[in-house]
Amino acid sequence: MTRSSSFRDFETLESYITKQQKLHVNVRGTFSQVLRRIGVASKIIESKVRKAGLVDILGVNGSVNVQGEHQVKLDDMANSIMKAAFSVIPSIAGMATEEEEDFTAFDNIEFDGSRYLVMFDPLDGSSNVDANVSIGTIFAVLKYDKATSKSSVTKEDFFKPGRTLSAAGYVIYGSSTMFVYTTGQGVHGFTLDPEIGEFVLSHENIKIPDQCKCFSANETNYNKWDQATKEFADTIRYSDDKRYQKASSRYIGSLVADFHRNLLYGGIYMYPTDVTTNKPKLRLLYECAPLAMIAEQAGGMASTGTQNILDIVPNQLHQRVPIVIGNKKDVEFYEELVKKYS
Ligand code: P6P
Repeated sequence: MTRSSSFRDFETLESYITKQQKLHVNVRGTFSQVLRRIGVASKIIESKVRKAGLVDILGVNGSVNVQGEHQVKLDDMANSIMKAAFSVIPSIAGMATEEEEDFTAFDNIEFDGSRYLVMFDPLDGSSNVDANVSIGTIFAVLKYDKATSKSSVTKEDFFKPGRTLSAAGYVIYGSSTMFVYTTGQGVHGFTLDPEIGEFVLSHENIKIPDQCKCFSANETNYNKWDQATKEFADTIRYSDDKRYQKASSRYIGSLVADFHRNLLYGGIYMYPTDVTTNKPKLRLLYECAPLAMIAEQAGGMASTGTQNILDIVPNQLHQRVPIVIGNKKDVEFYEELVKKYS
């Protein structure tokens, strides 16, 4: 009996995760369970984001997160939702979030299956939420290989390079809500159908188009960039190189939204180091590394200029790194410029 086309059209995140799980022998679904929990948490966050303008959860709640940034109430709520989603499944050994200084360990849980660490930015770009700009959740899933489930999680267990991640993804709360993830088998996008409350497969096997259509950077920082970065930006913006003739500046100050658009259209997002303070801005564990895995799986690349983001071995939970991410050809061009000036 063949399934009706409508049935086939409803390939949901749930069924897709299950199908992908079947591609691996001897798996017991603990990893799939982690992805499902992220899917559930993102639907709850989505429901709060959609109502943000109505239920007075906008505006700063006064507290400040570890980044020294005012925590918007929605940030706080999204963080609690993500933590609650993970705290109920034994396959999660620990988690680290942008919103908290230290990690959380779920120790002494009897569990003989595979266990994982989750790192996430619960609501990136939330400073835009009052203006109804698209924002997003970013997550990374790392296998926790401690010999026994009784071992206690240490900070060092999180310090693994992005290339070892089991999964990475983001949820973008925009004109529609999309869940985009990879487990190393390509990048797949699911759009939330509010009528059925399910993420439905809408973008299977996303590949970044080989064209630098968008240039995303906070160009008011131009004088704080080094020579290589200035030449990179000037080439994209002003050169008559045919590759950049159709490039347009597109920057809305929300990493997930800028990255997602560039993933679908082709382009470069960059947040280089401020040479006046020698400080990069974006965080490695739960922003740059997961998006770098997505970019690479989609045929793109992410670099600091001297090192592929996925090869960096973290040494702090909230470590910040410079990043240029998007089309491989353009990221490699940037790396050549960095070499030229080093
Ligand atoms: P700036 C948001 O705070 C964020 O982390 C990213 O989402 C965004 O791309 C960047 O910072 C914006 O930073 O300095 O341009 O406002």
